[in-house]
Amino acid sequence: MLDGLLKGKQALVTGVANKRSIAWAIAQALHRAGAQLAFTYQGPRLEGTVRELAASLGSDLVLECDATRDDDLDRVFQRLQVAWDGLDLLVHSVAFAAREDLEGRFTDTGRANFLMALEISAYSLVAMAQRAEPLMAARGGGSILTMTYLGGERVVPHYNVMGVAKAALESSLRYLAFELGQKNIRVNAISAGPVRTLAARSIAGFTVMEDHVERASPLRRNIEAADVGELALFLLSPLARNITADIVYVDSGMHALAGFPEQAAVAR
Ligand code: NAD
Ligand code: 0WE
Repeated sequence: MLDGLLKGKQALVTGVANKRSIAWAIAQALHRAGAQLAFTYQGPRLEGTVRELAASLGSDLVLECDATRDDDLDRVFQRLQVAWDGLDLLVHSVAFAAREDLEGRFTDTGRANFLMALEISAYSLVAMAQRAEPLMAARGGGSILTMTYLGGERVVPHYNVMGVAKAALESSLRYLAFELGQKNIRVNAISAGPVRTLAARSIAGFTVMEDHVERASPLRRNIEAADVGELALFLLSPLARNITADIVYVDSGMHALAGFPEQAAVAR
């Protein structure tokens, strides 16, 4: 049924680090729907992996882009303008905070680490959207998608400065959606439950969180990256043509819970 949903559409996917990345699950879903893909990778260390993954989906448009570097960002969107003469879809799936800040107390966050987390995890969406705007406008519109987490709205222990960065990301998306809407460019986010990716795997207590989702969530199970891929396909496609400035959850219903002790109880 979804075959050909994105036929003829051209998409830039950022944030692939390896085959477990949420961005990779999104890329696969877009490819299956017929989209043509380009990729960015963070630095030389990831180039080989991302080129190989891209090639498996028939893509050789693979560009380096450190989200903190304006010259990288400029070059990526210039290259897309030359290669494609425009852009339809943009996937923003980039985040970073210093590891020590995801382990200690939020109260102890230093200035430089705070600014770095917000620059990479929130400002990068604005930096990409402003460069995508003219390319998408040339197509009569477009769709931008970013990735967020419940810890941006409510306190999740240890998410700390990443929670503050996600709050900034979510607010940014609404302001972008307001302004870019007049060019028929939509901007949305997916708020995903815990997925065991490279960024997540190394987090202390991640297993405890997965166990909690399994016992306490309405659906009593964890989500998979492929679940995010399928929601991304919907939000980026014409099926979502009048959805913008929105944040949609794929989290087995965790966001509905208030967090009372009974909600964590086993086998109700
Ligand atoms: P991942 O490690 O596979 O992806 C994170 C990506 O960010 C990597 O590709 C990395 O190269 C990139 N990145 C970091 N710093 C960068 C920089 N300076 N410039 C360019 N790229 C940079 O992990 P993931 O879990 O797939 O994360 C993708 C997105 O999903 C993030 O925004 C994350 O916050 C969000 N998210 C993850 C989960 C989860 O549980 N895994 C849940 C909800 C939301
Ligand atoms: O957004 C994220 C993780 C993003 C992330 C992960 C790392 C680990 C490696 C950002 N920066 C770094 N820096 C590193 O050095 N998630 C939504 C996954 C996640 O991370 C958590 C979570 C969940 C869920 C951290 C604490 C508590 C819960």
